[in-house]
Amino acid sequence: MIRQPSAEEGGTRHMPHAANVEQGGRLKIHSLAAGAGDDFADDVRRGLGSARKALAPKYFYDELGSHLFDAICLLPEYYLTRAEAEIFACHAGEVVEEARRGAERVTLVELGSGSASKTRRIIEALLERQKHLTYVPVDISPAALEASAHALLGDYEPLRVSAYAADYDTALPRLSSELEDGARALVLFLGSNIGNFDRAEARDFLRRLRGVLRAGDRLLLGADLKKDGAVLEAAYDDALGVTAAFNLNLLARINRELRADFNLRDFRHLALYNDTEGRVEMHLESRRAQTVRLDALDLEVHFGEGERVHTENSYKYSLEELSALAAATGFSRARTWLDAAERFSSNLFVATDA
Ligand code: AVJ
Repeated sequence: MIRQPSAEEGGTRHMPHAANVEQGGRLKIHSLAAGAGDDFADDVRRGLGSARKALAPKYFYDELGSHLFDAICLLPEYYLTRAEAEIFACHAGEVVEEARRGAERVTLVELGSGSASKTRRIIEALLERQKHLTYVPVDISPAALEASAHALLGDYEPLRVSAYAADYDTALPRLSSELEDGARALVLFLGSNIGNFDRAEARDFLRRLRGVLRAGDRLLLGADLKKDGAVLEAAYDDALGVTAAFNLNLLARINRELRADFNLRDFRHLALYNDTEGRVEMHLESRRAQTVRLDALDLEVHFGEGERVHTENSYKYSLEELSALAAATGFSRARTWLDAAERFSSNLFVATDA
């Protein structure tokens, strides 16, 4: 088995076009270094150096962070994953029928595939209707990507996996090479992953995705719905403290990879629903005035008492907003499925002509 070094092992950069082929030729892993230079170090320097301190949520997902996220998905308060799984359990056949309408064969792409557990329903529904399937998962975590690819290949003989360990911006331009004539693309963007983009970024991202797709290609977009703020805040501040650990792991990652001396006990996890923006915000709040040293950056950062580092936005949508988002980005919202409690939406977007 070819192992990708995890980021903790020194942030090994890979050649942009390096690809490992294994598992009887059914698995290809492309490790794409994001742009030039060390993004994590540069982004941390910039994020903690600005007047309003902030860190990008994509950095949650080192190996430990990916496991903590999987644990979040099992929490009673975090309804999103279960609601989407319920939709697939009830409607995967219908989703796939709509996705395949008028096409002989589908290529399945997934952005932010993680452990890909919900994807299994879609893969199974596709394999009931076509002999072979190419699955193209994209994920920022090489460890999660490799584990899920091996598990899927072990369970589904007719599957071929072409995986990209990369952030979305790096992977997007590479996707067109995966789309063959005669196979329609079904792109999965599940679990409210789109929620990390603000409204303008979401439009920009879907336009760029539309740019690599062809008319008739499909996007299955999982979007969390606007609802009572107390329900949302509980989902992002669970009683067990798993989400707090997930958030604080960002500081632990900075300690590990950038030789910093954050004392995690000196920071508090906060999750707040911002009603005006329609988003849950996560912050890390300094419990006291303190100075932290980041040796690898030769940097000292001061935190005032109560000062916050903004670590994530999770935007929530209405069905009207989802229609407008589709129309603004070269898609139309052809079908939407909800869970029984109407907390979460799975939206089939169809790429419209030019
Ligand atoms: C993976 C971005 C969809 O925003 O709900 C879970 C991440 N953050 N709990 C979300 C997350 C805190 C999650 N997404």
